[in-house]
Amino acid sequence: MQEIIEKFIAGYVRSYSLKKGTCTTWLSPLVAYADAADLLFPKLKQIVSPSHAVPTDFLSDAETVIAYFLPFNHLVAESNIPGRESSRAWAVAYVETNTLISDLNAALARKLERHGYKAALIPPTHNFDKVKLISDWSHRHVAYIAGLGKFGLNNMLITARGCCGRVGTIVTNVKIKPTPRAEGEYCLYKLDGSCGKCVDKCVNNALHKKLFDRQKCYAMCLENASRFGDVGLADVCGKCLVGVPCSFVNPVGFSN
Ligand code: B12
Ligand code: SF4
Ligand code: SF4
Repeated sequence: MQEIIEKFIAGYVRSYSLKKGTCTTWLSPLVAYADAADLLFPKLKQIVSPSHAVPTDFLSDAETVIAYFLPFNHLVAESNIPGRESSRAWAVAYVETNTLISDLNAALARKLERHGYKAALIPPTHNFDKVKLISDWSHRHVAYIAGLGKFGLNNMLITARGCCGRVGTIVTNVKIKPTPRAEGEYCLYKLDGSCGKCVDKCVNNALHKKLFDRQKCYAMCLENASRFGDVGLADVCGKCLVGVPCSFVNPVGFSN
């Protein structure tokens, strides 16, 4: 089933832009798998929040969590480098990729059902507590468990294709061999203190080396949302992801 799933995700993402007439295009996705019984899942109740879900909350016979990363076309990220405000292309990519994740998960669930399996759908974002700004299902923590990447100082999941893209997850009862988690860090600051460019890039004094003020960050995202109301709910910023060493690659240079 692993090969069927990977071919399906790659093909879906490749044809999506043309089929739906999106402005955004995506590079080939990365896919990884976590064992639903991985002991890190219950630990997320301590790391993220006491109400964080585990895979069996979505599917009682869950075996695997499929995590994928959809990297933006580099032009989308580069358009967001200048200025304090987000670029329109970045805002559009956010909205279009959220829709892509919902569509892809629904299509993948149908595909799995045709093979006699089940899958539970989870929305790409906006599934978070608007006061605490914490989700009950953190896609990037789940993707971390699946070996898709490691956390950067900018809080992002840095994958083998960098961090400029979005993460999706889906829970299923297909049993697939888990992807091994690589050793070491993917962030240059975490590796040896030699970076910190994301902190310099922050446009609302939210990101620091020892502190992240999620309320200041959200305020900036809402400022952009009010400018881009015509494209949908685009509470975006992303200045700390673009024009930095981890935008498109794992800058430490190894990955599984
Ligand atoms: C709430 C939320 C926000 C809030 C709060 C941000 C935050 N950092 O939590 C606000 C609105 C401010 C926000 C802003 C942004 N967000 Co947001 N957001 C979410 C959401 C819905 C939940 C995140 C959450 O629950 N965090 C929980 C808290 C506790 O996690 P945390 O503080 O980040 O946890 C840290 C520690 O646990 C730590 N950690 C450090 N070392 C280790 C080691 C181990 C072993 C572990 C397990 C953890 C760990 O890692 C984390 C990061 O530092 C997710 C979607 C989802 N459901 O997952 C998207 C999501 C995280 N956002 C995303 C993005 C891209 C953004 C923005 C760039 C906006 C944009 N699109 O332009 C900014 C970036 C802000 C930043 N630098 O962090 C992407 C990230 C993609 C990626 N490559 O990782 C996500 C995953 C959406 C998606 N489907 O792709 N976001
Ligand atoms: S910009 Fe540098 S310090 Fe920030 S997350 Fe990327 S590699 Fe780490
Ligand atoms: S998304 Fe914007 S406001 Fe939030 S930490 Fe990054 S640069 Fe700062």
